[in-house]
Amino acid sequence: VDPRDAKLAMANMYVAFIALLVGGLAGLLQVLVRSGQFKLPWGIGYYQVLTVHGVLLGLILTTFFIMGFQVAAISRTVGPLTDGQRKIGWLGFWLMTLGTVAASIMVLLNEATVLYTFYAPLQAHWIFYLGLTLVVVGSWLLCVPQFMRYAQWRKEHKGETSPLLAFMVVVNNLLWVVATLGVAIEVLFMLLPWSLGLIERVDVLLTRTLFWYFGHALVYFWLLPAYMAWYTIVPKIIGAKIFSDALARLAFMLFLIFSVPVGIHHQLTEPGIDGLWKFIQVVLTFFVIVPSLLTAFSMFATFELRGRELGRKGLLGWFKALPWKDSRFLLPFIGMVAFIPGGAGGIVNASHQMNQLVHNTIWITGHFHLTVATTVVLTFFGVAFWLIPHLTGRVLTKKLNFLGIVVGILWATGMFIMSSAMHIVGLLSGAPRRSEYSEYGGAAQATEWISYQIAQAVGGTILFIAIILITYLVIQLAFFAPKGEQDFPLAELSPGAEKTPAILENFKVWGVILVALIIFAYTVPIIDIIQNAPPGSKGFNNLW
Ligand code: HAS
Repeated sequence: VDPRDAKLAMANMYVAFIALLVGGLAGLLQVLVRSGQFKLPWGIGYYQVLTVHGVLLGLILTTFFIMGFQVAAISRTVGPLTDGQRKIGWLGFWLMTLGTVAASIMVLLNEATVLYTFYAPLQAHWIFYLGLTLVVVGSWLLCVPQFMRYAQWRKEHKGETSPLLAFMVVVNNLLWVVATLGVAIEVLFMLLPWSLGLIERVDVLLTRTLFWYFGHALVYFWLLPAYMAWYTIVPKIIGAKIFSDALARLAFMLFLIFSVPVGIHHQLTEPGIDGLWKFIQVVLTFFVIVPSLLTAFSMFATFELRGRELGRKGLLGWFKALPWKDSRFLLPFIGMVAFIPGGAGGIVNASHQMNQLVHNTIWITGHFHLTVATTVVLTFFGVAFWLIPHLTGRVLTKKLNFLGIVVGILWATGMFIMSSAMHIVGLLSGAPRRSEYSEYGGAAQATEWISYQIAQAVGGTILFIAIILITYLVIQLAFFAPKGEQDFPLAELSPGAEKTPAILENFKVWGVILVALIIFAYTVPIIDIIQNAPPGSKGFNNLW
């Protein structure tokens, strides 16, 4: 990576890991409060802490980490950014940082206790919404140089297949830009003017629908960088080659077209959206599972082929051939394993009837702690272990690698305890999510929940210890590890793989399908919502 691009990437990494530390501390406080054994001091509210946790970890850590990783990936694969492109990137970074600081201050002042989903009618201070807008606009600006550099490469290499990792970055950025349009409309035309007193009311259902138009694609914006590492980096670390370039590109294009028109599966219990459209979006949700199944197949194939190459025999012989002592491999691998129950849980959520059972229970919290907080986050940690020293001109020493393994084991243990407790008590006993500790007037059912809440506190405490360790590790890798050259591992294509069909790089064709699917899945539900809105709350109409 060009040293000037490395600086931009590192700037993003610093903010990401500060967000991890503060957001992680908020998480610890939450599980302690929910155990019933601890009260927050100085009048700090539970939901205030929950907002810090969700915003910093769900929105800030992820977006900054992804932007840093992607800038580095572009620079490594298609070449350094031009000075002009880099300037746009820096502008984006500073806007995002300014927005983060503004929104965080409002949350800390208890002026924006609206959780990371900021559902109306909960209302935040207008500075909170403005801060989030700056984060989104800043992220768009950070995408611009990545798009430009990729386009420049394609112009200079007419007829060639672009490097897989750069292609993946572009798909993820496209997904992000299309998805954030929903939340941008929600914030700019509804929540922001409402919080400023320019309009009296908003249509709650419309705000939620626009949020989830964005919100589900958001989870794939988190997931795809992890998949980038699984497809292009993990194979190199284990000494293998990329199993199939075409399969990887197909998986990414399927994510691009199916990630957005599925948001209503978060609203299956909401009145005001016709059952037919819920059904249609549930069907589309089952399509978005396919690229993850392709990925699972591809990963197993990569591991097995490598095992065979090393002479391992039998059904599971390959398992022993994997480099278990390499933290750059182990953490993403734990992430993959966690995604098996995490993804299965997602399929339960998406199944309309089963959703009635788990919606708004702490099962859902268990689901996303397996998916984003384990699969994605552990892969990001595994990437950070080589990317940070690569960017700062240092090396991952044996001792730091060992510490990385400890982080992985602690994370897996803490998350196993916490998320199992959440899944069990949510599914079998209906324990609610987003709720402070309460004995519910001594209700027998609520008494059942307490032991699981204590288990969550145990898991959460182990996770916080892991966060302290990773913070130490990141500081070491950025500032104190011995100087040297750390490799940016990037696998080559397997010689046996078939040539990638040109259609898989034809953004026009996939773009048209994407727009058509969005129009199909959302036009009628949105018209219905606007037509049936309660008087005086017709969303945009209020503005004009
Ligand atoms: Fe989800 C709610 C459905 C994936 C995150 N999800 C959430 C929320 C979050 C979230 C944050 O349909 C809560 C939002 C809120 O605050 O309300 N989710 C799905 C489905 C999938 C899915 C169908 N979710 C994710 C991912 C996330 C994420 C990924 C973050 C990164 N989710 C839902 C639904 C809801 C929901 C409903 C709303 C619920 C409600 O009522 O509120 C699918 O994409 C999952 C497909 C995945 C698989 C797994 C493939 C396995 C792989 C690993 C291979 C392993 C290897 C290792 C190779 C089918 C790729 C092998 C080694 C060995 C040794 C075995």
